[in-house]
Amino acid sequence: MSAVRFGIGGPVGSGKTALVNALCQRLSGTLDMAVITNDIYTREDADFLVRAGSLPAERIRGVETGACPHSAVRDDISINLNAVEDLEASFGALQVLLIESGGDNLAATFSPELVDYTIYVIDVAGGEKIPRKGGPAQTYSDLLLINKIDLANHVGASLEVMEREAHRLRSGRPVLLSDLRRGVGVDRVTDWLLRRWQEGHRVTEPFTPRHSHPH
Ligand SMILES: Nc1nc2c(ncn2[C@@H]2O[C@H](COP(=O)(O)OP(=O)(O)O)[C@@H](O)[C@H]2O)c(=O)[nH]1
Ligand SMILES: [Mg+2]
Repeated sequence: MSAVRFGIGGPVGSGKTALVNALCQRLSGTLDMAVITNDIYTREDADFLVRAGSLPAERIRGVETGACPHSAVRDDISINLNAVEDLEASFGALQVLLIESGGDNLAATFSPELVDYTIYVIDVAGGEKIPRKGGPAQTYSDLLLINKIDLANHVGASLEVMEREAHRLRSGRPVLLSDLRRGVGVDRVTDWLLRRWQEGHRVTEPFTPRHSHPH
């Protein structure tokens, strides 16, 4: 079986790279992993992950997306698919591939042709109103992670309100909370990812219209 691919999306600064790092630190001893990061003009996230020792450098690819980072994971996904093929050719037994999107807005989603499962990361510092704003990624991602719970008091955000509204928005799809700076909540995300990995590739409905959102 080829690697099960997880897309990690969310606004700039919400903690996507911190999540990628935490997942690699926890799981790379057990699973054969690689990472692709999408950045607008740089490979900053890839460089950060290499410095942090998340994975050996050759397992971390940074792609430069140009001005439309969400397009590179949703519409014109070829640069990402090339990186996927490249990694699969280099590491034949790859089991898990994490693909971090560039910073996006609440409307961004991943193409089902690029990833099997999606995690959407929002953060408390953006204010308690974020789940109320809805949007397809917050609503339909396979996991919604509310990160930076350590900052709730500083910004006057209520975690209870955020969690409740996130659950209301997502009608049963999972919501988890984390403080990735201190590793709080990482176990649950890890468990969730392992369960999805065990289920294997997502089988998409044959008649699901792809590219259904005009750019
Ligand atoms: N206080 C706090 N800071 C965090 C947390 N998670 C990430 N950060 C910090 O937030 C900043 C942005 O994180 P990053 O992972 O680069 O966000 P990305 O743009 O979504 O990839 C970095 O300085 C992180 O160290 C958290 O849970 N709490
Ligand atoms: Mg990042």
